[in-house]
Order: sequence, then C-alpha cells, then structure tokens
Amino acid sequence: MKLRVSATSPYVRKCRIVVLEAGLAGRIEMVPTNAWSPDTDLPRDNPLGKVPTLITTGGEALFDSPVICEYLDSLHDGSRLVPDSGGARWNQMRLEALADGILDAAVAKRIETAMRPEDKRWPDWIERQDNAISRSLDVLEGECAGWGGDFLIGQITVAVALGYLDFRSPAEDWRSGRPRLAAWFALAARRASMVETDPKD
Ligand SMILES: N[C@@H](CCC(=O)N[C@@H](CS)C(=O)NCC(=O)O)C(=O)O
Repeated sequence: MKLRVSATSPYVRKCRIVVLEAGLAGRIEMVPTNAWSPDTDLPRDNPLGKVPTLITTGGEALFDSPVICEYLDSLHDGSRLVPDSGGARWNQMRLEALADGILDAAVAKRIETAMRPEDKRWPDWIERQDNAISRSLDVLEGECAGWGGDFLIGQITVAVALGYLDFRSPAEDWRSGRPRLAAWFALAARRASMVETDPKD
C-alpha cells in the first residue's frame, strides 16, 4: 500500500497517526507528493489533486482522509479507532467532522493569507474562517472533559487541528479561555504517534 503524503498537510498527519496507532507502519510506503506542483501526477490517482491519497494493494485509490482512516482501521485486529456502530460511532464521526471543519477553515485562511496576492485578499472571508474556528474550539472546550482517555478518530482529528493552529498561527493564542482543551492537548501531544508526526520536527 502507498500513501501519497506531504510533510505539512494536517489531513496527511491524521492518516499517519492512524497508521501508527493501528500498528500498520510496516505495511505502508509513504510517497512524498507536492499537490501544488503543476507537474504532479497526483490527479491520475485523485482527480481532486489532493493529499492524502491511499493506493491499496489492489491498486485502488482512496480519498479523502475520513475514508482513508476508516479503511486503514479495517486492516488491523486491535480495538477500533472508528467505532463500528451505535452512539459511539456517531459521536466520533461528528467530532471528526468538527475538527476537519476547523482544519478546512484554517487551511482556507492560510491560502488567503499566505498564497493569494495581497491585493486580492478578502478580510471578511478571513474573519469568517476565524469565527468558525473560534466557535468550534469553544464547543471542544465544553466537551473535552467527557473524553476520558479516548484517542479515537475524533480525538485524533482534534489533536491534529490544534497542532495545526500552533504550527501555522503560533501568535494566535487558542488556549486563552480554554484551559480544559489546553490541558487535554498538552497530554495528547506527548503520544508517540503525535511526536513522530509533528510537522515542526
Ligand atoms: N477533505 C480532504 C482535504 C485534503 C486537502 O485539502 N489537502 C490539501 C493539503 S493540506 C491539498 O492537497 N491541497 C491541494 C489543492 O487543494 O489543490 C481530506 O480530508 O483529505
């Protein structure tokens, strides 16, 4: 199996954490891919031209990160990172969607501020992304005390989203007014899978 990756994509990081947490590291070759290069052959595997993209042993290309993570989770005998059924499944998938949404807003903001020419930037759009991120972090602050020691697909994606905010917006203090989420992330960031995939290293 091959996983097309970039060093800084948070969606790739999420898949890499699942690979490590599921004990699949020996079965997956990481293939560095620059999705933004005009010469990339990535659209051959993924018409959307995005990483992560997984090529299965059967040669099928899977995307996006929620699909890849659920597929990877089906390949091991340990306890499920994406619960199979019932309330636990919907709770985790909702949490994953919320944290993916934080990533979508943070990546959109990054494209607006770091890639778009300055005279074409749209401040209202940046503010809209900031508001979505802020509201979502407040929800996580209210919920994280109930997670116990879980580090399933929802918590994995939250940890990736918080790590991405630290990586791309270190001056914006998401921890302020959110002590429980900050304490939760301080512990989560020490997991081996988080340390090994830290984009700052
Ligand atoms: N929803 C997708 C998002 C993937 C995504 O946006 N990847 C970015 C890298 S962070 C990318 O490849 N962007 C290239 C592009 O948008 O053309 C997922 O969860 O995998």
